[in-house]
Amino acid sequence: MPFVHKKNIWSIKDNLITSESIFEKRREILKKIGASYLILPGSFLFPYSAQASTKSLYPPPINEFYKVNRDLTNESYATTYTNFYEFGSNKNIWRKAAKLQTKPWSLSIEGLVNNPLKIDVNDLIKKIGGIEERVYRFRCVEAWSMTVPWAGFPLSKIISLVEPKSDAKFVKFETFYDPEVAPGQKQKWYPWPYQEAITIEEAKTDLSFMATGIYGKELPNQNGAPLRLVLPWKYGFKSIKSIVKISFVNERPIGMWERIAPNEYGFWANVNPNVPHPRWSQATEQLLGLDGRIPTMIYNGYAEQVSSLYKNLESKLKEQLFK
Ligand SMILES: Nc1nc2c(c(=O)[nH]1)N[C@H]1C(S)=C(S)[C@@H](COP(=O)(O)O)O[C@H]1N2
Ligand SMILES: [Mo]
Repeated sequence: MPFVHKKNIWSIKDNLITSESIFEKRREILKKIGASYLILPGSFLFPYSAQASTKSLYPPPINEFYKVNRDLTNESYATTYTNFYEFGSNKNIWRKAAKLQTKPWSLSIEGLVNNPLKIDVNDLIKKIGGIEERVYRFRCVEAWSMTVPWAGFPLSKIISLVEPKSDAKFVKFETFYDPEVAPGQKQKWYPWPYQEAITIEEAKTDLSFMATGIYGKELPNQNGAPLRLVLPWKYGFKSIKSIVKISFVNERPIGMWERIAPNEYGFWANVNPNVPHPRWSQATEQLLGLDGRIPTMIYNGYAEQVSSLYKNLESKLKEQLFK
């Protein structure tokens, strides 16, 4: 993001790598006992009755439709080189985030909906019917990337639950605000709380995911526990963490980074290798744990699923869809 260069992957030492094969083995075992079934882009959820307590939600069944043809990023990279400005802008924030109390966690879903809801995240998971695992590419606007197995449920499940009214055009998300717990929020020049928004059409796309876990476990705080958004075709800053409020609104909200630096960060933020950031190229990316760079793909490799959302939109709106 504008101020700091996070995830200094070039300095990650090889000895940080822990055995990813343990994860792979567990996955193999799960497959053998038939814990993964069904290959569908749409909803695929484990019956909640089989997931009685929150603990037994993990590891969740795998949605085989969402696979990525490259190795998973090592878990220790994905969970320690994190961006979470509420806790500061250095690489030790993953330790500081431990202070965040995520149980219980009340989420408010409100605004232009028929059924507003104030609910604990675990009760929401229960209501929705459970969670699943999906492997997604993830691309930060700073040009580093990773490949991670998220656990959670499609955002569309929340939409069906609350039934937006016809004048609801955007879905807005807000992170908690608690400067006593999150020292970064004492820096008053940031427009806290962190907020982000997408269109209702984007929110309905099956790719839009609410994550509750990562690598077959509950989300560590630093990755946005207990509930965060994951939009793999957009730059990472859209994937807001530790959400306390979701509102359905009529007017387009302004995200935190868009408010700070509108010339560099916009509303759409779709990944595009051909549209450089004002200060650097977006043509390639540094995949965490890999030597050298790889080419960045349009919509981060998800064009087939999302490009129809943006047909003719650029000329119609006369604005950039890729920043
Ligand atoms: N609340 C909140 N959400 C956030 C951020 C943040 O600072 N605060 N950083 C964003 C950015 S810039 C990125 S790249 C991703 C990083 O997710 P990760 O740390 O799980 O890799 O989270 C996004 N969501
Ligand atoms: Mo980012």
